[in-house]
Amino acid sequence: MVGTPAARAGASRPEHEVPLRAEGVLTDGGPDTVRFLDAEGNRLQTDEANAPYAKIVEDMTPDDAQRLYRDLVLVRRIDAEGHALQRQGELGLWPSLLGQEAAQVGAGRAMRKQDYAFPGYREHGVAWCRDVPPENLLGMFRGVNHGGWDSNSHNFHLYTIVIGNQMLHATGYAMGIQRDGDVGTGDPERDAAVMAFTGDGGTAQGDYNEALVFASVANAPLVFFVQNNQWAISEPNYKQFRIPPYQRARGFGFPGVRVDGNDVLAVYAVTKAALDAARDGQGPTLIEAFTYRMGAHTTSDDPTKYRSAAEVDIWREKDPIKRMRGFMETKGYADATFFDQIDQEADELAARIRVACQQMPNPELPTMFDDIYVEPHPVIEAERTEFVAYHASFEQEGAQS
Ligand SMILES: Cc1ncc(C[n+]2csc(CCOP(=O)(O)OP(=O)(O)O)c2C)c(N)n1
Ligand SMILES: [Mg+2]
Repeated sequence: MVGTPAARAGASRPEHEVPLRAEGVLTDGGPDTVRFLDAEGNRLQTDEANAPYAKIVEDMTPDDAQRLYRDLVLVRRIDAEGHALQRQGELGLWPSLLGQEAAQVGAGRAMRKQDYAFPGYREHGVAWCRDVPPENLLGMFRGVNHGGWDSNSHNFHLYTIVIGNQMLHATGYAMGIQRDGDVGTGDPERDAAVMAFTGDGGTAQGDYNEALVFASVANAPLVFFVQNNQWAISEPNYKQFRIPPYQRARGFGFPGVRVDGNDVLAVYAVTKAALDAARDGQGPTLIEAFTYRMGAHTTSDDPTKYRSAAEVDIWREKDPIKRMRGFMETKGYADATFFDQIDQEADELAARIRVACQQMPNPELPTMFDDIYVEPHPVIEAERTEFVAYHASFEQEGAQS
């Protein structure tokens, strides 16, 4: 019977483990999840899942905690401003990261300057950690700049909308780092690794799976960082995979770890360990940050059409900022003055980027032909000339009528 269709039909099929489910959604990630803080910010006991990372968290100082908290709050504020500006007609679109701040800040802050990140389109928190000015992000979604920033100035690639595509770019880049000999030298200033960000939906793409195969056989210095926010637009997890992403890594030939994506300490520790291993020449790791997209997919989406308010309420209780604040208050790592100052800084940042966005000039139209090739290109130049003449013809028509 083994292997016959009848046996296969009767065989039990794997299901996600189910400690806590809300209307079909697993909400705590199960026992493999690396977590240091509970929803209130209490430090959890050491267990099998978090033990390998405990030392990294114990070595963190109150100053480290304050810096992470500041990042979380400022990143949330940038996001809220992006959303508001879109609603006011200042931006074409905004994909909100609300709820995913800890996943992105924990990952972004674990990186070293020489590491390189390849984002999707929602990684505003990683952009912040790579010192990309938030104004540049807003400018891109306003449609007044082409991409937004110089990737190589920040070691942060341009946003990629084609789902999963950046996993291949990241893998190629990581293989290049290997060929430059910048892996496993033991020099902390030189050894480098790459982070590739995608979502749960991205794991179903061909590009993603091809990248994992290449990264594995090349033993590339790479960390695949999957933000499992439970939804790919309106498609829930169970329509994307039967085995969760962190377990699938093993099948590609490298370790996978599931981390509580709403616990910034856990994300930081897990990512740091994976990046250290990659820089050291130990090859790729896949991190699945188990989190939730609290807002709509983008400002063009209405999630009330496909998911329940009860599910969102469950995740609201796991808020990453509330959790970190609770931890810091319990530990005495910060007082009320600190939290007030951060809120004030967030207000000032929001006002600054709002005004900057509203005042952004439209670009000169011919600049859309800039930066297509490194060197001037005759076809592009001909197209630019034709385009300029075409536009000038409207002005002449206007002058005649
Ligand atoms: C190759 C490709 N197919 C389809 C789309 C349309 N699309 C845009 S976002 C998205 C869902 C992605 O979900 P996920 O990877 O979970 O990321 P999230 O938006 O949840 O952060 C899809 C299908 C696309 N951009 N690219
Ligand atoms: Mg998703």
